[in-house]
Amino acid sequence: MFPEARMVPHLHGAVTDEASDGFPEWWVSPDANAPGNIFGGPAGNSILTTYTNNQRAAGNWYHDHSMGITRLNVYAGMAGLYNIRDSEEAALGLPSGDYEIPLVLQDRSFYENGDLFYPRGPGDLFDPGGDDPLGNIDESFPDDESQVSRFVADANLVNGKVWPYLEVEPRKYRFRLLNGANTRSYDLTLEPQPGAASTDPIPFYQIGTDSGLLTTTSQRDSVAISPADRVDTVVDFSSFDVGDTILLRNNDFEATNGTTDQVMEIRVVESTDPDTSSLPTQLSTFDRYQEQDAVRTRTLTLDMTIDQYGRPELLLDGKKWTDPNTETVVLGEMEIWEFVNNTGMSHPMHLHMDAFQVLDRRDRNGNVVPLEDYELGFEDTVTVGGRETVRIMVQFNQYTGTFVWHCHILEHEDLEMMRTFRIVSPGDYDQDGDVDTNDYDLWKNTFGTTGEDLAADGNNDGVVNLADYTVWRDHLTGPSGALTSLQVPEPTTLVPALAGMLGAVCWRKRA
Ligand SMILES: [Cu+2]
Repeated sequence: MFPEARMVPHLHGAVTDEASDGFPEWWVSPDANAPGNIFGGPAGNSILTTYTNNQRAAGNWYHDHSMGITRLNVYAGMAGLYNIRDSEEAALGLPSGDYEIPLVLQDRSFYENGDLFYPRGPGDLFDPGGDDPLGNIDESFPDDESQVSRFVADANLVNGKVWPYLEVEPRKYRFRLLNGANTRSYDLTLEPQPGAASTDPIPFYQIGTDSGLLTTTSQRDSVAISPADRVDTVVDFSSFDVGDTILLRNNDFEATNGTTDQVMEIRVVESTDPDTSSLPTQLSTFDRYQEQDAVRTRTLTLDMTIDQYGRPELLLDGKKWTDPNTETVVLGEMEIWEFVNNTGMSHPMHLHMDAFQVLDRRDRNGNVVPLEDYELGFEDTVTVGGRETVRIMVQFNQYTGTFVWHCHILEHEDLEMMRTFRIVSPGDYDQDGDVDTNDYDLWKNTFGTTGEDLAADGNNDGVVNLADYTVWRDHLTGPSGALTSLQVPEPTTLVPALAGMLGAVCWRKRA
């Protein structure tokens, strides 16, 4: 069905055209005789993608997204950073250059010879490298590699190095944190070690989220970060002396004392230059989305069941990847997506394309959990805690096509916790991906033709003709005019079909 070796790049956080977004079945393979991908391959061994960077400055990242083996390809190293910058960020005078440091957190396990260890099956979770990787599952299970539903490894890596140290000068730094781990979450603190000039925990000043700057800086004593989350921070080491050490510690409940509770050691060294950087309180300006602006709410459940071999199976809205698409969104319309977590574990839910805002969060008893200041920015991934319900608001503004939403625990994503969604043009009345005469016919039949001569006169010149169609078409193609599949009807079929701008406005508001 799929070639054994396959990959497709996804730029996480980017707003791209459909062909550049890393759709999981749009793989490429080094095998020239590999079976074709869903777009009519074989695709050969290369793919060309385009990133316009027409979006807010943010710390995005790229990683493999191929069907069924994302967890293996990312674990093997297919992930990297992709920062977008803009003048708003530059004007803030934040620590930069040598003083802006990305910290990519991942966990890995190793064999004694240094090879990466990844569980061959559930038995490997209890007896790593043992004789029975398929232990604990039904005997009827096919005798090949079996997927685990989660995996936390036994060593921490920062930027690809195991338990590294970082030398800092006694001044401000910008630490751009990314959780690039498969399953593991981190809950980070900065703890001065014995003998340091200050013994108080060091605060993180959070300035940004997944999708760019916050409006105001938020001081935090600890930073919890789920898979795929980014937390943009400034940390001030100016009260420390040369020779002091500080531990970046992981306090998450899955951290193991003496190993994975340690992330990185920070060593204070001599200054080279005076610190002229700033840590402003006011950062960015944007409006919070308003609930009343949403045209619909999609209630989507996060579910766990047991498959035929007795293994956990994660589902979205009770459906599998291969079930038909059920989420079709109209370009430019504001929606609420309500994630209802029916499982006892957290799931970092990720939507491709435009960033969203978190609207609210309710605990397992339905009580509102107030949002913290640092949750009021733009995100592309939101952690939905066990039994929680989280509502987000999203508006897709640039491209039409088929994209994906999924849990970003990579073992869950590969185990059915991924679904498609489609973005269609407001002019695509039958939602088949094209704006064509079928849409005009449906539209005409819906809104009727009475009085159409006046209503269809889009440019108000007293005559209904092709110029009116152009006005109408441009009105429907979205803010960026990104609709690529528009088929211009012949004028002879066009004019009878026109029902005018008034109808177009009604059309856009359909439920
Ligand atoms: Cu999950």
